[in-house]
Amino acid sequence: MTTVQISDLEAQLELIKQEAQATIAAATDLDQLEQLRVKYMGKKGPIPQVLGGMGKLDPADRPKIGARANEVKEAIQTDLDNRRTELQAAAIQARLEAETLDVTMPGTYRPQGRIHPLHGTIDTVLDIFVGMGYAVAEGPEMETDYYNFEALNFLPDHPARDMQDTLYLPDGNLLRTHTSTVQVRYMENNEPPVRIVVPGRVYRRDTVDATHSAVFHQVEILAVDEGLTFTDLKGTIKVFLQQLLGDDLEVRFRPSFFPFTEPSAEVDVKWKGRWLEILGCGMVDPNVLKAVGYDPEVYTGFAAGFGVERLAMVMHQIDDIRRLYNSDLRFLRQF
Ligand code: 2NL
Repeated sequence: MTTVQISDLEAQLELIKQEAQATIAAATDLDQLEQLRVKYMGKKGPIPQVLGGMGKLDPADRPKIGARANEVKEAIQTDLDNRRTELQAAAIQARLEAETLDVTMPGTYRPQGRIHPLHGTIDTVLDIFVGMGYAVAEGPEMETDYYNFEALNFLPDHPARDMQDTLYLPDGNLLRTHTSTVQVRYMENNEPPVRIVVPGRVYRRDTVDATHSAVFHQVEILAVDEGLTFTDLKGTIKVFLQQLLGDDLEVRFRPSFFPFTEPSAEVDVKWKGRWLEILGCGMVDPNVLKAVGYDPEVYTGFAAGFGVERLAMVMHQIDDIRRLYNSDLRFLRQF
């Protein structure tokens, strides 16, 4: 009752093997190859199907066809493995070629920002005073006559209060002419000891030229405590200027006048062989201490102030204040 010849099954297996080997050789990527593996090696593939016909075979031939089927499977598996290795190598090669880095190619230009010389100067000054234990304080640029003048011991007819010098607003307020306003506000709200450094923008009614600007920057310091003397002021200023401009800097104090300090002094430094006026300072006038509710019999204080533009111009040898405002990158890139 044998209906199938062994040679028929052998021929079918041979056909499967040839077709599998041809399609595996033609596979162009790993996904295709995986589909072929599932197709030829899977349980529902053509080889189990051929073996399903073994029942109709002479029992003596069955081991032979089983062995032949295994040979075919192994041959297909070997082809699959070899082709996988080839395709993986090709994929790596393609990636290497696609991702080649040409180190001689020009880079992407990334413009780099810089600290503006004015703000670099302010930062440096603040760092020095913070290092001496001072706190940074700030306040409003629009102010009242009281905080800008009256509390600071300016007499009612002081020339700085003139419309010619100060920018008044229509409502009677004004744009602060110094950052001392912030110190007054700070003292109103804090008890001594006080040690603050106050940076900020200030305003004067000035015509702009190489050394004047209607808007400029100031840094002031204020210390109030029991027993502070002019010696403390001199030491503080000297240490500050030496940290800023160099340890061997020569510093000179000259008598001066400000409404809010008594005595007052102007401080010069020897810079490239010449004496340069760099800041003003003095012992806080008792009237200023009284105005903020401090007892001048108990507390004394010292204060100092300087213009940041002037200092930056000296430090960087800048000849015209307007260079600090007109944002010319050819200029700013030098810092
Ligand atoms: C200068 C001089 C100075 C002060 C500022 C000050 C502040 C208070 C009390 C007393 Cl609240 N004094 N500040 C003192 C002396 C000089 O600035 O030439 N600035 C551009």
